[in-house]
Amino acid sequence: MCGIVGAVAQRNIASILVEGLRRLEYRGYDSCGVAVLADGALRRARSVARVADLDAQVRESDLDGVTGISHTRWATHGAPVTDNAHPIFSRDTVALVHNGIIENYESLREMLRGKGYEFASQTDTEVVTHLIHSLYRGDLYAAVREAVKQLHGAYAIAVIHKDQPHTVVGARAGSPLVVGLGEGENFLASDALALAGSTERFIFLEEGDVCELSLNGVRIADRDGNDAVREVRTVVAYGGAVELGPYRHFMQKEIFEQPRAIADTIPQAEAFDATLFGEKAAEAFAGIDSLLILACGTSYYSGLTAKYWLESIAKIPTQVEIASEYRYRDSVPNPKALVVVISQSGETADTLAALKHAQSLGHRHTLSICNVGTSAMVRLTELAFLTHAGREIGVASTKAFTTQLVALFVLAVTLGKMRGHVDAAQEAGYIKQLRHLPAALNSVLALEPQIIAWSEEFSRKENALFLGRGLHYPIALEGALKLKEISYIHAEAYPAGELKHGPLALVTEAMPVVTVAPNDALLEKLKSNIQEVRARGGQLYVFADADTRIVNDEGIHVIRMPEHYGLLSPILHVVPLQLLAYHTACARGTDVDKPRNLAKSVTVE
Ligand code: HGA
Repeated sequence: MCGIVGAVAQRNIASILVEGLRRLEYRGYDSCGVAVLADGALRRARSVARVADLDAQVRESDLDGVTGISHTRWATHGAPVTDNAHPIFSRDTVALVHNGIIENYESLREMLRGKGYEFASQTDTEVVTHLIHSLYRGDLYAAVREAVKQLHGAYAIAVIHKDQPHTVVGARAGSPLVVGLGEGENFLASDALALAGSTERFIFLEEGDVCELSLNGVRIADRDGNDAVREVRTVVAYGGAVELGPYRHFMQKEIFEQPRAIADTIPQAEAFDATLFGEKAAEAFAGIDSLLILACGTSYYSGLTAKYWLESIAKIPTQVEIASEYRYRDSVPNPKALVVVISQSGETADTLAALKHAQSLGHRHTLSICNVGTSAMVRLTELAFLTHAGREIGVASTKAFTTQLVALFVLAVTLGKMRGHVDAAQEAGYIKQLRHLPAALNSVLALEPQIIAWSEEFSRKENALFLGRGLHYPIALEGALKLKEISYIHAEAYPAGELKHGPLALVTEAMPVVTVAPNDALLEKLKSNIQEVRARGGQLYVFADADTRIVNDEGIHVIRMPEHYGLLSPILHVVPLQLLAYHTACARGTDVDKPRNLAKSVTVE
């Protein structure tokens, strides 16, 4: 969420600052802005439209400079209006951009008002700007180090001062920030992607770090104020990953990338063993008696699906919990539980906090399932399995979800084998099925024209129910979430057996009921649930495996899936639900890749 870019160079950096924002825009798009130092003064452009509009402003006003910062915002405090857009100024002297939330901003604001500071925005961010201004004694690096001692909450910031024309200072705690190293120029960003093309050498700042970028070097102080030396890593962040290609939206592109993403995520090994999860995994897995999965949103649904696999394949008790709940409740820690955290970005604030909470309670064994190898989450866990979805730009997650499912399935088979519940023949069967998945997915993607026909009808609805059973109940949840997120149609998912306990009261002609109907052990039960809906006049839209013998009938619309795919069926069944949400949103004319009020990589609490 929010994108930060900063640069100090000997050339005009306005285009680097704006191009960086363009690449990060999917992280937050309530407003954007840029500030540069030119001839001893701060100049700024801000927009509540998209980065393209900011770019035009920058060009028209010839805003250029050798030192500057920029930001794309996902508002937490204060409406998405120009006054609240970053960079935020203090007395035309200090300019600052911020990602995160300053929890003690109210008391700081009172203190700063007492010192005569006037507030021009409703943001929590503005207190940081004035605080740094109030502490400045000719050294911005020192002022920021003093200021952060007074901040509670999460932040990544980048700051410039009009009297230090070749300095950018950054700080992070709880939100990511990287330093990009150049020749005679240096950069700062909330994600290395923003700097693709400018540098490939990065320092990933650690919690509590404050850094000072000048033309010829970078200084870093750790959370205790001591000089710190951090590892320089080479990361080839490919800016081209954010190109749309022939697709209409990134979400569509990412749905269609799933066969490739899944093929890249499936381990090449002929047999699965613990080392797939890290060097210490064999030892860690040998000592566990259960799993505790912590995640948010779509990743939480991948965890819910995995519970079915882990308990049936590996026979290991598995608890799945929403990270933002777990972190604040009293739980009973079991040091023998493996804590599995799942996040696309590896920077999800609630999941990171839940992980740290679990570690503070004595959980020793932790595993990340993550799409970003350099993320805070991967660095914090003992073990990691990286998905290879590639960068996901659409706010509504698709390929990250299905690759997480692949990772979790591999985990279930690996643990099942170690615990003596999967023999060599079964393992070979699972691996064969996994390898065939990309081809099976292609045949599901070929159903798109039929789904487009349904989406026309869905686009005129305001509510929808999603039903699934067993392993496919989390898939129904994910389908409902997708529809909510991008089409703004209210959707709820239920395990089909729950209908009669309440939601059946909602069923009328106006309520489409999407049903996930695999040919599994619960099929006959599900067929009864379908009849219960039909008897009340409900309209059913059923994704039925070819071998279910569910056919089109009055009030029952069927799209025929391939034959049942066994335990991996959820990975196939979620894809038509993604397409249904996508095309319904297109038919309603929403901004599919940037749905209202949301943003990618939820780095605030
Ligand atoms: N709290 C600040 C920054 C918001 C943010 O980090 N979003 O991801 C604001 O509301 O401007």
